[in-house]
Amino acid sequence: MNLFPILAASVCLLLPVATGKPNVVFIAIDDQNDWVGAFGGHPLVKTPHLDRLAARGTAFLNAHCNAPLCNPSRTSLMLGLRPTTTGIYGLEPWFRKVPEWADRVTLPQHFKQHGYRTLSAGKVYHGGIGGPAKRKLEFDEWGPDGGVGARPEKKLVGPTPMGNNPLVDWGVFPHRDEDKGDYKVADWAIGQIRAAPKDRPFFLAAGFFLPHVPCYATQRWFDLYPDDDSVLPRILESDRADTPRFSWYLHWSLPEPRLKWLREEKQWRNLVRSYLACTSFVDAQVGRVMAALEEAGLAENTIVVLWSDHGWHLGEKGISGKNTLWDDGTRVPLIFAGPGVGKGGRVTQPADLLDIYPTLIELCGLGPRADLDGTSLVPQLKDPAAKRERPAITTHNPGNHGIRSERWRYIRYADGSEELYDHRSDPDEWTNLAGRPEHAAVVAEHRRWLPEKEHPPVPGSAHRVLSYDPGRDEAEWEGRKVRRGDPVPE
Ligand SMILES: [Ca+2]
Ligand SMILES: [Ca+2]
Repeated sequence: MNLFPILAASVCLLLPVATGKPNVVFIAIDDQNDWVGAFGGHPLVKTPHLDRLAARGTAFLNAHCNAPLCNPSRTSLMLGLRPTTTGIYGLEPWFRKVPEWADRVTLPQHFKQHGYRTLSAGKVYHGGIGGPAKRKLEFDEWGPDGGVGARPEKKLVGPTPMGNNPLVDWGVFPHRDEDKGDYKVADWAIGQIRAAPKDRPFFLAAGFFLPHVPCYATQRWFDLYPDDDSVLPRILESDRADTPRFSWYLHWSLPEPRLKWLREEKQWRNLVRSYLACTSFVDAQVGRVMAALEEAGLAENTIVVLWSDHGWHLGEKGISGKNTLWDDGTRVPLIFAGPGVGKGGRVTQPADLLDIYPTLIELCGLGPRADLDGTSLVPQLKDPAAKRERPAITTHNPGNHGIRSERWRYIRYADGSEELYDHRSDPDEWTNLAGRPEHAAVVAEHRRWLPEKEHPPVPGSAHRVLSYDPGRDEAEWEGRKVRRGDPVPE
């Protein structure tokens, strides 16, 4: 008896042939806020390659992370589930350690199940992913880890407050672009594109580390920006006067310096310029990967999606870093390009990063999944004006949510305090309108989108985890009590 046909048939069931399907290039940029030309966040930023990608695709100008922190944001995107569903709110744990999610089919695994080769380099997930053997379960092929690459012998800015974290550093020092982690990630992605087998589609993930701190770049990238105060973002000195005290609890004590320290140490402009220089460097790496796609003749049959895991403050609202529910902390670049995507589309309807999962599987014709929290953006990829009823929803630890509609931002903190901003008249979110009677209906309209059920933090949750006890009116930040009268750490 010849078993071969039966064997062949069962192999086909396990690995359906996906001929004719588009490839996917999935590009993550770490800590990249909206300081990207096409997104209008900074008037001087130079990102010609991202702008070109946006011009040949569709840009979501009102896209937001689902958590303003690496691990919960990336977990949410890759599982297609909100942080309030996953229970992952901190930098720990890796979600595979949570029994509920140990076997959950991620976005790349879903593509693999549909016959795709899956590849990854650089920072796509947050952290070590459980070692080389387990990595193969997440992606077929693994390239370099990327990361910082060339580093100076000691920190360029000297000791920084709240623990002198070795990563909290920035500036220019002599090194080669080729020795940076992101350059190597781009190199590897380019090699994989050139060598890709023609008979099977690929899902290639490339995660760029910059402009995450340390923001090191070579002189040529600094030379793109004037060395004067014209690079600084607009700020309002009294901006925190009308934000609730609880807004400080979300970033109570962190290694990222406050604006006060940056000014006292004359480091504000240097940090801003360093961030801009790193953004332009990463833009160039994306450009190299895009050029390789075109040279290989694959651009027309490859869907490119580019995203960042959350925003980053550079002095706005008195802080640097992430972990906020304002646009500076939540707004991210999000671009789709390739087959099925409108050219030059500009979408001002709200979008969530967890919409990427259902969008990609619809674009590639893999069939819908009923167990995803996101909704497909394909209607907006065809018609940028297509309405979306649901706002973008960002959560930073249980009870703290930002609700972003096309016009408004509403925030509710765990202690019940609120903010409301009208982006039509106040794009910097300077004037908190919550509590004004004339806006009561707007607040009520946004409140109804607050997540009804919240998964408690999973066992092993750590780093940047915040809880609140309403009975005692006490918060706990990274295991330390925060009381109503405690001075805000500087
Ligand atoms: Ca990040
Ligand atoms: Ca304000």
